[in-house]
Amino acid sequence: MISPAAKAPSAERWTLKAVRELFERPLLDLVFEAARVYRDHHDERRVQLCTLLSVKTGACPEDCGYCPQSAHHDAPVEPRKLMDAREVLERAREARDAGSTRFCMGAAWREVKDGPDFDRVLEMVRGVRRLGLEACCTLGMITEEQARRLKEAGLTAYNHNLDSSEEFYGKVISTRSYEDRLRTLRNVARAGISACCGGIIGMGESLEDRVALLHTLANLENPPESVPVNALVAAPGTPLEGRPPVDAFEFVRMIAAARVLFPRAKVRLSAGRLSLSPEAQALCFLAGADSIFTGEKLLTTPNPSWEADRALLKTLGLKPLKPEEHAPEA
Ligand code: SAM
Ligand code: DTB
Ligand code: SF4
Repeated sequence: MISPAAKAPSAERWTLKAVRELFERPLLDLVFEAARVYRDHHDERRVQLCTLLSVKTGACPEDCGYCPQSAHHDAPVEPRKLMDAREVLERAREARDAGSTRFCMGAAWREVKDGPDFDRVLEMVRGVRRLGLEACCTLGMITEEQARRLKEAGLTAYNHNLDSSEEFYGKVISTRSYEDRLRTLRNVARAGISACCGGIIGMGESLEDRVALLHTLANLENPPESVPVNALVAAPGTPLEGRPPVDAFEFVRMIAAARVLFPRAKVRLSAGRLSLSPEAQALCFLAGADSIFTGEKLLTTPNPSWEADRALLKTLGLKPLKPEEHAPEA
């Protein structure tokens, strides 16, 4: 029997043509529209600070061309087994004390296997929630049952990116398919967990690939409540090493289009901020980005320092979102 979530959406929320027209608008018109949409739905002075932690690092069997953690590439990443829950929770407490309200745990797994490691991740999720933080995980493919167990442990959101268009996906990753990604997103939706799902720009994809990614995201049965927009970090040793940094205005365009398509979501200005000037980041906030990852490391690659981010927010008159200002949970 096909469950309701497995059926094709009955009506397209956004046609490809409409997404393309939005995406192709003159940049400042698009930014203006995104800023309007943003201000209609959010307090535009608040930015959610999130902290990432790689709880299991490197030696990943997948061959994602952008990722320094793949065992197929020769990136200088020291593999590390799953961390102790206690150590993870210490890091979560530090993140909370520094002003983060969301703690995201990433594991370089192709998929989750039931057993002691998954039990330990569930313990981490429970502990992060006890600290009063939102808990997000990104662990690769999961089944519906695993999603349910994460939900029971209190998981706020599951991160699973579509990364690019279906067509371009196959040029960057060969060990899994777009359909694999969509299946996990369906499992997450069926378990009632909100999805954090976005993509990466700057991998050599065309503008049409970006339009197609946004179109797919906007028409998911359960559209994401959190949309991370990453600029490729062209990490040494990966096949995408040496790719030129993404043009800042193209990045702003992607943020603005995501904001118009997802008025209520968190649009996260994610990886790649070190290659964006403070002025470019300011344009991203104006265009509706309302979250950043803070702390000197993302999962394995560098990120701006706490001091630099504090100074940037102060200059722009932005304030970190406080725990009590979070939207109530469904
Ligand atoms: N292994 C899990 C998976 O791929 O679903 C979770 C961890 S993976 C590192 C999480 C996300 O990080 C990827 O989906 C990708 O969007 C992003 N990412 C990885 N390497 C990146 C890079 N070099 N630049 C920008 N984003 C990157
Ligand atoms: C997402 O979209 N970006 C974050 C988070 N989700 C897990 C990860 C970025 C990783 C950048 C590469 C690295 O640091 O290894
Ligand atoms: Fe593994 Fe995730 Fe990196 Fe792909 S993106 S190589 S699945 S850690």
